[in-house]
Amino acid sequence: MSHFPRCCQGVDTMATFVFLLAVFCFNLCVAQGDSAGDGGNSTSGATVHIWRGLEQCAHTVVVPKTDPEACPGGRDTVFFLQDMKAAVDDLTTRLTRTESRLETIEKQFKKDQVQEKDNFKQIRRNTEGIYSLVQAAAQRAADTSTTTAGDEAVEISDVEAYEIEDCSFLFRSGTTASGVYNVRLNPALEMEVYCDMETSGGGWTVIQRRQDGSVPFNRTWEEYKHGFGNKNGEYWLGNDIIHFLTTQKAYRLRVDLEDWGGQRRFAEYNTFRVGGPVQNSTQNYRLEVSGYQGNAGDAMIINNGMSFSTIDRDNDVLRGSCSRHRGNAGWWFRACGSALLNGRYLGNCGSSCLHSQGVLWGLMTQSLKSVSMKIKPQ
Ligand SMILES: [Ca+2]
Repeated sequence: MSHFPRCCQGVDTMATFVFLLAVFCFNLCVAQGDSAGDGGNSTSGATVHIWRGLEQCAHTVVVPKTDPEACPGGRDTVFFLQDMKAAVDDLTTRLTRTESRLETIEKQFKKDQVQEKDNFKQIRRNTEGIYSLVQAAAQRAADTSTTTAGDEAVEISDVEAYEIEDCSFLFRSGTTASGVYNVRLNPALEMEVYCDMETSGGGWTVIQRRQDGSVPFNRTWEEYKHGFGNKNGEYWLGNDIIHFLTTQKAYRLRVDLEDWGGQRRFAEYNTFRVGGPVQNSTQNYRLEVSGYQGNAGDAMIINNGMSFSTIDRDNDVLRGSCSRHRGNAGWWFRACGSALLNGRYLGNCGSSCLHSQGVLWGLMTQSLKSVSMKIKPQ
């Protein structure tokens, strides 16, 4: 087996040595031929002479105790060639070691490649595991959605067996006068709300009311989230509470409307549900409404499926902001629709009302005098 690198395979130490020797002897013998007077004119004679000198020198160097004088050039030449042979041997040894180290490195590299593949597979398995955990946590969070009232956090999953003591509960318990009551929505959440105990069978929990323009409704996302206003007058109950209620029970919605001419109309929806606040902004407080009946027209169905929007959170489908076009109101805008109970309270402006502004509902085109949104379990 050769000790040379692959590029030199097929050439062994002796061959290299002989080659070097041949070069040396060629020069030496040519010089001798010149001095012998034959002029070196015979090519075949010179070649024979060279090969003979070559054989003698190789024999002298390789075989111990051979008379160095047998090599053309004598003892000095033999010593020189021996040094060259030693140098070639040393070079061969070094190349062999280098080749051995390269083989070791190559083996280690292949081993590292295998380990790298194993590491990559493990990282991918870990990533998939983490992703599964995140998905499971998100699902649990959705199943046990939380809502807040002020600084108070409410775990919905903790109150599954608790009956919500809303206005409907109070009504069934014998409270029949409309007004502001403390309702216990769960053991940890008690709040004031206006109860409509007279309209359409009573027991309605009012979630929105406009009647005199005393409370501005051009509010931010956070204000609509937590609610604002005065329970004895105008207010928005709060998206978190509305979401909490309508996901605990199946609720229906009633909208009562009155214009400045004293005309009263209503719209009822058999299903009313508001989704929760989630990271995906297109799903924030998503409106689910269906099953219209009434005499005011189904102006709200166009908003079905829309997320809530405010002046600082645009979830509508309009290129611009419906909230900005409609007095900075918060609502389940699509683009932008004809139902807007949270618009600007313009008063009795009649035909001078600003176009598409005010407290609006479908065909009742002028800004309304009073409106209210109220919910009751189905
Ligand atoms: Ca938009």
